[in-house]
Amino acid sequence: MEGALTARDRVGIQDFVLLDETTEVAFLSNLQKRFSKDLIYTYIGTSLVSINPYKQLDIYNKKLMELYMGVNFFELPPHIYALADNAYQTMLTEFNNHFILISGESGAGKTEASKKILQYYAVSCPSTALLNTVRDKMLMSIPVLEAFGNAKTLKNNNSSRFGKYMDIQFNSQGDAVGGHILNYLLEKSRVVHQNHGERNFHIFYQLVAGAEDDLLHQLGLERDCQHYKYLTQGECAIVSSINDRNDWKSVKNALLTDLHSVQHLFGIVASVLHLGNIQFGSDSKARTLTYSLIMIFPLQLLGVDAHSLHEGLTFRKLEAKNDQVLTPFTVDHAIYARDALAKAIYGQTFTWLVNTINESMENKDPSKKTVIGLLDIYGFEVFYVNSFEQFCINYCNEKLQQLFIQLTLKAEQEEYELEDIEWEVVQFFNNRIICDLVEEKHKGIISILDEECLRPGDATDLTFLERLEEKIGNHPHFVSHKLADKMTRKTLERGDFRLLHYAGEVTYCVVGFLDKNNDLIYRNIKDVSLQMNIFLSCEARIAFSIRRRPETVATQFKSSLLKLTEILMAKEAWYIRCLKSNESKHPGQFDEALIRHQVKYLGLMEHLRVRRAGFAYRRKFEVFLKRYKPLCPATWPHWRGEPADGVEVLVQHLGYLPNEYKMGRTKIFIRHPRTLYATEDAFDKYRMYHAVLLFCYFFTS
Ligand code: AD9
Ligand code: MG
Repeated sequence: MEGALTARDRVGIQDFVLLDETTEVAFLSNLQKRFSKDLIYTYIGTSLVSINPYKQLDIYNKKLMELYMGVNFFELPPHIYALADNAYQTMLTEFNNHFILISGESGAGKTEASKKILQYYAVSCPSTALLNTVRDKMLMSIPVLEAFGNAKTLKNNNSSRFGKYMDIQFNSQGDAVGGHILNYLLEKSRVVHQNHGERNFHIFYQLVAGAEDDLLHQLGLERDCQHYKYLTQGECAIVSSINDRNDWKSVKNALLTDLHSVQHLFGIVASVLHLGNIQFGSDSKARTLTYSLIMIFPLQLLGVDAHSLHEGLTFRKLEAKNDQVLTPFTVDHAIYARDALAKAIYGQTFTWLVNTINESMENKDPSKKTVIGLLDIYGFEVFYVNSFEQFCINYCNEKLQQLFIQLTLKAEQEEYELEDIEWEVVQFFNNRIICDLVEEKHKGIISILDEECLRPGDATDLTFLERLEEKIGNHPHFVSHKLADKMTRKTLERGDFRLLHYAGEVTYCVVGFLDKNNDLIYRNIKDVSLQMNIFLSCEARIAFSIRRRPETVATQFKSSLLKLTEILMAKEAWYIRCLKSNESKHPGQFDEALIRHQVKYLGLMEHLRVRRAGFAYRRKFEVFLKRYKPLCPATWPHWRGEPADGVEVLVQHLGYLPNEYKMGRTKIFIRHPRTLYATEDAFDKYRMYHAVLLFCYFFTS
């Protein structure tokens, strides 16, 4: 006993559910104890809490993967492999769909976690030569999508600037037979603008630093990031912890499947850099574009003709009836057109990449399949200046938190009520109110923004702010700059509004909201984009050539999140809650205040209380009885009475203690997984015994 206590004191408890008391102090103390011993994983029941160590730990390797394969969840120390394996085993036995929701703020370790899970499935699933290709494609998609979709921000040197949901598809034998990626709202504005201390997408730096001399020459590039306007605004092109040359090699290797497309792809990336260096004459009209050598490379690489590009960048084309009128741009307009073209090219290229990866991972096995979905999306972020991008990212995190609440805190408690299980309600903050504030039809911020975007005439970012103040000025989670002094005593600039998010308050600067939400590009720039050959999918081509106004960016994003929620709600959920240990990315540093804040807003204490007071497993009486009835002579081979009575007889026979389970109206609730595991073990022994009997019977007859 004393030994056990010492171990508990030394390394903490591996499941928060087993803590003596459910206070925040006890929670943090356990977390810190474990963190100081490099134990970064702790359970809350079957959910995993992970804390970023900011150092490489020797806990991810093939040997450990093999150790965790097929082992009951609580038999080994907490690990991300255990969660991945448990989801996989449950999928196989119950033949249903699952998803793993990885959440936490920017830099907390979500992308690293999703990579570990993918690597685990790549090693643990049975494989054949055909399946190896699917598996390899999945693994290879990681460096490629990171190169094109991640960037250094002030929060994270490898920050995901797009959302990713990946379905891994399995056949009934548990082989990974396919994969599919859905991507969400890439932060395209980064292509043309980076804040101080941040970089553009990794691929640009990798190309400039790593490409062979020949390739650079063909692309007309210099081996120096300082040469390119799109790479130098953040003044940190070189980052000590990032090795662009090495990363270039992995990305190139991962891409080297179809050489022609790869050459073209690098051409597109290079052309964006060339575009960024195009300057326009300093007189009031942009006609005097510096039409020099700089233009030659974008023309060649993009495969567009000189006239269209020149016209697209310096004139506005208006179409009236059957006539076209060309009006010269001002310099500002020309810069806008150039940047819009660069963003459009990059955005389309990213979509093309995701589509190409999807084609290569397509499920070739027509038999019935089940899936495990992995969700890795940009985490909640607060910068000194927050714009439209942070608004979308933080809204997305509100939606994920809402999903978590719906599926755990709310649904769980409602189920106990429905099943007449005695229950003391656990209170929690429901962020539904903030989701509504952002997304509600007609009244929400997105609707108000869309209205301003569509309003002809004098709509500006500031009139949008005025509309917000008129329509939602009194909302408890909205603070207008007029009210800021009175309410929070923290002043807001004239162009700012503040939202009180579930994870903390964020001040948004409205500058650019209308433009970014419209994401309009001039007609003739669209025409230039259409000339680019392989990178436009058929649908994109149609969408691009349609003259009617497309949906705004925020509305598209809202719809895609709604669809995502529907996809996820139809599956069984597993949670990884990632915590950031400190802001300065220091190995082993435990910043208690920062961590306490995350524990609070992620609702971990509420999650723990619901879990602790509740039941880890529940099964419909019929399902439970059907599986385990061979373990009891009274229920085998048939139970003639009510299923509930059969279950009662069965668990009595198995020796369940009264406090280990409860009978609901339609389900049996089992308090601790250990009880179910013991039953599963008995079931395994029974099956083994019968297999041996059957074998002997055939062998002797
Ligand atoms: V963001 O919302 O995309 O900005 P993430 O994805 O939550 O963010 P990420 O996984 O990229 O964060 O982790 C940030 C950095 O923390 C990584 O680049 C690693 O340097 C570090 N990290 C995260 N998890 C681990 C880990 N399990 N072991 C070691 C880690 N280092
Ligand atoms: Mg990430």
